[in-house]
Amino acid sequence: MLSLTIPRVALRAAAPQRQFAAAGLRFASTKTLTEAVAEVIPQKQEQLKKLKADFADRSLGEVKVSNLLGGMRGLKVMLWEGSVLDAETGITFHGKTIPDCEKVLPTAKDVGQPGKEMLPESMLWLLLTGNVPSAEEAKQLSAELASKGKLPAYLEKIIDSFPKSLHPMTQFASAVGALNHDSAFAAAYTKGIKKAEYWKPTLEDSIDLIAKLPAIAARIYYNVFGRGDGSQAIDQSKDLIGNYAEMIGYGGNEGLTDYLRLYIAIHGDHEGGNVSAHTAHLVGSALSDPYLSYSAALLGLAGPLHGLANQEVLGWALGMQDKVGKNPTDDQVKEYLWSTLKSGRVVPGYGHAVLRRPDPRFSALSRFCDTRPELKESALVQLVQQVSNIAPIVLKEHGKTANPFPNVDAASGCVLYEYGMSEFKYYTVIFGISRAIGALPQLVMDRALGLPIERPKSMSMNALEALLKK
Ligand code: FAM
Repeated sequence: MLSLTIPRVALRAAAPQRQFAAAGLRFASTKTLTEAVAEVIPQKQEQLKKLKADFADRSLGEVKVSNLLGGMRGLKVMLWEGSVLDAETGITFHGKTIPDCEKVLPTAKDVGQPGKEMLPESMLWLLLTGNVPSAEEAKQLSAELASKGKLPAYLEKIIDSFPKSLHPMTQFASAVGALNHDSAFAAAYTKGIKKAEYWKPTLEDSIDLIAKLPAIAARIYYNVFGRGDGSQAIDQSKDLIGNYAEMIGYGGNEGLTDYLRLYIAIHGDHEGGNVSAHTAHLVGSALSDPYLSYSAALLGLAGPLHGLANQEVLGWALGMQDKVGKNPTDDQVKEYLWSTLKSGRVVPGYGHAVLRRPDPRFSALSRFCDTRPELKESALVQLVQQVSNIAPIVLKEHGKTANPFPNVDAASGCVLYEYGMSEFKYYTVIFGISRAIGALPQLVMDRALGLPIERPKSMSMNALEALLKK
C-alpha cells in the first residue's frame, strides 16, 4: 500500500526462533507476569535512587514562556518507562521499534491461535517488564486474562442502564470508573498497606482491568449497536482479542481479529505526555486506584484532537467519496483537502505534537493492508494511501502544521470500516482497550518507585508579566 512498506515476510524470516509450548502446560521456567514484574522492580528502584543521588540538581533545559503558553511541549518533566517517542524515528517500546516487536513478540500463531500478528499480551509483558515474553509466558498471560474477564453483575446492570444515545466513550469511562467498587488497591490503602507494597495491588487491579476491558467494550457495542453475542462469553483457551472478536460478533473474521491484535498492540503506549497516558499518571499520582485513573484517561482519549480522530478520519474520507465518487483523482483529493482547510477545520489523521515524520504506527497498519487481499482491493483503503501522498504536499503549502504527515489515525478507522464495522462512534473504544496496556504498567511503576503527587507550578498572566519585567 505504501512506499514505507517493508515486506512482512522479510521481517518474519529474520525473527529469532521462539519457544513453543504445548497447549495448557506450565513449564518450570515460565513466570507469571506478576513474578516477572517483581523481578525487575528492585533494579528500577536502585536506578531511581542512583539518579537522585548523582544528578538531582542537574538541569534538563530551560523553561521558556512559549513552553508555558504552548501546552508544555518539549519540556522533560515526567518519568515514563515503557516507551520513548522520537520526533524523527517514532515510537520505541523499551528500545524496540514496531518492526523489532513484530519480529520478536509472540504472535497469535505462536500460542496456537489462528492469525499471525503479535499479541497485545506480548506487548503488555514487554511494557511492564522490559523483556520479551516466551510463547508460553504469553499464552499463560492470555489464560490469566481470560480467567478474569467476566464482568460482575452490578457492572453489567450499570452498563445496561446507559441510554443508547450516550457516546460509547462516556459509557466506557463510566463503566471503568465503577469497577473501583472492587479495587484491591483502594481496599488495601484503607487497611493501611505500606507504601513499599503499593505496587502489588496496583498490578492486581491493572491486570484485572485489562482482562475486563474487552467485555465492557463488547457489552457497550451490543447495547448501542445490537451486534455481538450479548453475553460476552469467554473461551478460556483463547487470547484476549480472540475472545473480544467473538464477543462483538466477528469471531469468524480472521482478518479483522488479526487487525485488532496489531492495532491494540501498537496503540498501547506512545510515551507519557499524550493526553490519555498523562491523565492516568496524573490522576494516579493522587493515589486514585487504577480504575479511577484509567477512567479519567479514557475521557481524555475521547477528545477529537486525540483518540476521537480515527472516527473523524473515516467521516472525512467517506464525505469525500460522497462528494466526488469512490475513486477520486489526485486533483479532486487536493481540492477536498483545501476545502477542509479553508473552512477552518483540521485535516484529521495528519499532524502530531511530537512526530515530525510519518507515524510508524501508520506504516505498520499499511503493511497489514498490504498482506490482506480483501483490503488491498478496497477503494477506501486505496483512498487512504492516495491521501497520505497528497495531504503532506497540501499541508506544507498551507504552512501551519509542524508535521504534515499521517499519524496512526489516518488509516486505523478506515480498515475497521472495510471489515464491516461501520459504527464510527465505537472506534475510540477500541483505542481505549489498547491504551490501558501502556498507561497501567506505568501506574504500577509509579507506585513501585514511590513517585510523588504531581504538582507543577502555574502562573497567572499578571504574575508572569511581573516576573518577566523584573
Ligand atoms: N490540519 C490542519 N491544521 C493543522 C493540522 C491538521 N491536520 N495539524 C496542525 N494544524 C494546525 C494547528 O491547528 C495549529 O493551528 P493554529 O496555530 O491556528 O492553532 C498549527 O497547525 C500548529 O499546530 P502543530 O504545532 O502542528 O500541532 P499541535 O502540536 O498543536 O497539534 C495535533 C497536534 C495532532 C492536535 C494536530 O496536528 C491536529 O489537530 N491534527 C488533526 C487531528 C488528529 O489527527 N489528531 C490525532 C493525533 C493522534 F496522534 C492521536 O492522538 N491519536
